[in-house]
Amino acid sequence: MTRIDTIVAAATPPGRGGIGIVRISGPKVPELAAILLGELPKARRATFAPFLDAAREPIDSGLALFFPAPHSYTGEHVLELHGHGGPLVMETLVGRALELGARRALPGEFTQRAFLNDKLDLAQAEAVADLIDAGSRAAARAAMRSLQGEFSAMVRGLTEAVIELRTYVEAAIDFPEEEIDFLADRELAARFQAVRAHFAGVLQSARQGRLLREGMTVVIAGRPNAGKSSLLNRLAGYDAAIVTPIPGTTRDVLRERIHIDGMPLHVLDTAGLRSGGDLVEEEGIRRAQAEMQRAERVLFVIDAAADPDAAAFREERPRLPADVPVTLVFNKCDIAAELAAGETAGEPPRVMLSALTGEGLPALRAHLKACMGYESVESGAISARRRHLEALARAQQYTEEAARQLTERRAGELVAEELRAAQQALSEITGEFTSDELLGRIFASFCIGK
Ligand SMILES: Nc1nc2c(ncn2[C@@H]2O[C@H](COP(=O)(O)OP(=O)(O)OP(=O)(O)O)[C@@H](O)[C@H]2O)c(=O)[nH]1
Ligand SMILES: [Mg+2]
Repeated sequence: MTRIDTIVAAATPPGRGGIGIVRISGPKVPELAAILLGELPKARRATFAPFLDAAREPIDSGLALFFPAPHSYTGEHVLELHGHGGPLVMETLVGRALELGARRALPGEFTQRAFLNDKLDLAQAEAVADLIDAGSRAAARAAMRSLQGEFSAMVRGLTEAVIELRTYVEAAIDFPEEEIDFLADRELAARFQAVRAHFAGVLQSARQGRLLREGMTVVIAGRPNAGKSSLLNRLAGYDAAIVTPIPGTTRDVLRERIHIDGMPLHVLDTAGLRSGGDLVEEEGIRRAQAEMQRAERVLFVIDAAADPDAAAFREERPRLPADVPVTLVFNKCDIAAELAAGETAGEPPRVMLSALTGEGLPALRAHLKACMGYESVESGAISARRRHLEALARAQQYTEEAARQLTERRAGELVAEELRAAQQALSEITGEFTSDELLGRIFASFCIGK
């Protein structure tokens, strides 16, 4: 496949609608438009015209819009035909464009061309898909910010900081007689520290952005009978899990995908944590622990009536993953004396509720929304993907390695080499340095016509 093909696809979803749009992009557009419309419309001017078939009979009539290269979405000549939105009309128009030498566009190919023609960088191109797929206002707004280049600018800022650091180190290498002193310089250590902080900031935004897009994974854990499955059922809105008064009811991991105000959330119910169970239960607990390792948050459920001081949490804490944040859920507040439903801040934050009556559930939902960064959307959340986080994490590791080479070995060449690798990892995010295979994978996940 070459870039000089002319491609065509319906840009509006299949089905019936008031208007349907067919989009054509590529070098053949002017010639094709002249035949299909009788004449080439004026640039960027909505022109009412018949859309003609091979016998010069109108297939449909509507608005034609011609965007000459490079001032178009793809950066190529683009023609949009706004016809009546029926599946037959759309398919006939696409068929006509195929007759005239276009070929069907692959998923995401219009946006891929926009990327290849420097209309968008890769993070922005991904934001286009994120905006289309957004399930909440918050996610849409975050995608829009990324589309406008805010995330790219953050990554570029970070890349520049890394480059500056590298240049500084390379300058030292050029003067071997002073290199050692230079590398021991406090100034250099301070610069490393600044880059570290910069990484932390961007990673924090990207993590939040990924949660908005892909949803947060929350594992419900706690002692048997604390009410974990009851809580899952409450959140899911139906009886997803078996609930009984017998401790050790749940053994397998149960997964539910829910939405809170449009924000996706993956909730996992797990076997109660205790020792002395049978083989099946032990396996269930092992799985519970494995899921907690992968989670973005653990909801540790306490039976507030039986264990008002949350002793269970203190006992289990050493076995919980150290880097996954926890929320303590005091359940059964309907039968626990002097416990009012609601949230209290602190470390870990606490939510009092009753999975039985539903009291306190709004507080838990609000809390989970806040954890996903719902509130920070106003203050500038961006949308990000797992791919971005991985690249950021890799770049961060290289930078840490560079810092280690500096302090432990004072090896300027190695420091510079690690920083170069960090810079390269960062450039994968915006797509300055990306394999064709990765590009193929990214755009293949788009819808056709975008
Ligand atoms: N009063 C009261 N009872 C509750 C509440 N939540 C759960 N229960 C009861 O507690 C018992 C255990 O509930 P489950 O949801 O099965 O508890 P679990 O933590 O999933 O238990 P395991 O699967 O055995 O680990 C059941 O009899 C529930 O009806 C609550 O908020 N208030
Ligand atoms: Mg259960």
